[in-house]
Amino acid sequence: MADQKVTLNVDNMSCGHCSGMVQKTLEGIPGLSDISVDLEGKKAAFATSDQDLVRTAVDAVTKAGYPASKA
Ligand SMILES: [Cu+2]
Repeated sequence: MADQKVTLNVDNMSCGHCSGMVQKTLEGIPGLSDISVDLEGKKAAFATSDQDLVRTAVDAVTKAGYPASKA
């Protein structure tokens, strides 16, 4: 199945450390690619072919301290 681009809204990011943490958290989930984090825009984006991983990503980022939701 082709990768689909997913965007998350991410709260609580206030500096490069925060966006780095979100980036690292997403990089720790196998099956995600093209990961990017937009500190100013309060968003994170990635591509995946597995829609179940969207919830996994939302939960992991939220657990890391940055409440996330699908944009
Ligand atoms: Cu920070």
